[in-house]
Amino acid sequence: MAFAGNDLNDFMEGVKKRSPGETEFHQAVQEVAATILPYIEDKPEYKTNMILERMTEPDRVISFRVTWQDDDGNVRVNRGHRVQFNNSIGPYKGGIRFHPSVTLSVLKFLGFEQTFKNSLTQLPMGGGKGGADFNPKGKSDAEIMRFCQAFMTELSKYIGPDIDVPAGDIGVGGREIGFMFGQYKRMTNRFNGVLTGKGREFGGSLMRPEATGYGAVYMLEDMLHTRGLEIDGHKAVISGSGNVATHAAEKIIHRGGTVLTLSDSGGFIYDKDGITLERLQWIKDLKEKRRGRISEYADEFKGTEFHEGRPWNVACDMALPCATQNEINADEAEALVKNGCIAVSEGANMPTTIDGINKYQAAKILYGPSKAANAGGVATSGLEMSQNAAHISWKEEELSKLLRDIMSNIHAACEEYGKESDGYIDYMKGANIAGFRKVADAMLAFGAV
Ligand code: NDP
Ligand code: 2IT
Repeated sequence: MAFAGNDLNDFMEGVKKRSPGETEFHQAVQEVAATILPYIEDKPEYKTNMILERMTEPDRVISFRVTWQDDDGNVRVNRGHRVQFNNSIGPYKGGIRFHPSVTLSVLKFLGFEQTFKNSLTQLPMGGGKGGADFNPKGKSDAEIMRFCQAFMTELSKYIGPDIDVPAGDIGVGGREIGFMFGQYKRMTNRFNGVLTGKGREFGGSLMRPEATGYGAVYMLEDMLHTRGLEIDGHKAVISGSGNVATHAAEKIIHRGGTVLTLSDSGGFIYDKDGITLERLQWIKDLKEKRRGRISEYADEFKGTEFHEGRPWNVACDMALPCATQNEINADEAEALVKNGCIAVSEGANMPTTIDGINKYQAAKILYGPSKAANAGGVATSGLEMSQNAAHISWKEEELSKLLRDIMSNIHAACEEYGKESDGYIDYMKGANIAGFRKVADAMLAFGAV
């Protein structure tokens, strides 16, 4: 990573002063600033107009109480937020996360990253993120419904198809989007594209459920191609067992790769022969229908193992972290490299710590950072918005082709801005600069606003 020395320290000091204690947000900004500060060094218009300073301050943050009742009639209280980060190139767009670890720092890092990611897709979407410190685990469907309705009752005041268009993220899938869309429609009497990731029956797009995981594998494939390699015949270690992880696993298998692991917050399963498509379907049912734990896989399938902890010490050729932020630290990144991993494609947002990224890049392995590698999901959300606005539905083949092309274009943009003199592609630098340029130029056009 290209560090900008004192400039970076001074810049980060300002960010930390304005947002004390927001460590995840600081991390995401530092990753970007370390590559953008050197890039704008000889571009005075960005510096005098304080573009990076403005891009690291959200347009607005909305925080609200969410009051709901559990099945026993107890009144429960959570905190909800929506961070409307930057709408320079389109309405705010980004997911909603329900997880006990949700804080303003987490949502600000996600909204900040989303701004660059959405710009990389080349579709007209700004950046935003929302969520609540609500734990969906162990809650009944009725409790989830009441929580979603209470959350949307407040959120509905701030969103709209031309204002801010939320979608899913950790803990928010098709079921939750359905409940939230139903409540939005009930409150506003409007049927429109205010959310993406909707069910097919009420305006959802084909390919949206698959898009993030498939997209991360397309990024991996394009990266491997720069070294004349294919996924076919190679072993993958994947974390998570939710939307992104299971679809990444599916596409790896389609491409002839072997998926050795999947995980959840309890630990990981190891299947030495590779998880088959049939077994993957069993996992999807376990997670979506029975809401079970990944450890049950080892009980169900003989010869497979469950281990506590994270899967990064399992030897592999390719790693796809698809669970959560900071799930690969420096030691784990080093273990991956030492055990022969040649490529990392990030399905989750910011899954590798800064020290971990430094390990990948020092070893010159292929590293596809989250804002590029997982952009296929929000890109397909953008396609859902277009279909909703035009009151039409596109066919699966059209959407699959659009997704594949968008991911190739993102890979090409990273290569254009990230290729170094020795031929190594710094995809992080490339993604940051390519994402920055469009948003920055729009901001320049608007003047001092
Ligand atoms: P899901 O809720 O469907 O799945 C999340 C998975 O990650 C579960 O297996 C969960 O395990 C695991 N997980 C979550 N938090 C932790 C934690 N703190 N420690 C260990 N494991 C954890 O979410 P998604 O698949 O949608 O999201 C996964 C990642 O991908 C997130 O980083 C998200 O921001 C990112 N992403 C998602 C997109 C989408 O379209 N959905 C688009 C782009 C990025 P458990 O069930 O035990 O909690
Ligand atoms: O992190 C992400 O890009 C998402 N959770 C998807 C956002 C979206 O609007 O589809």
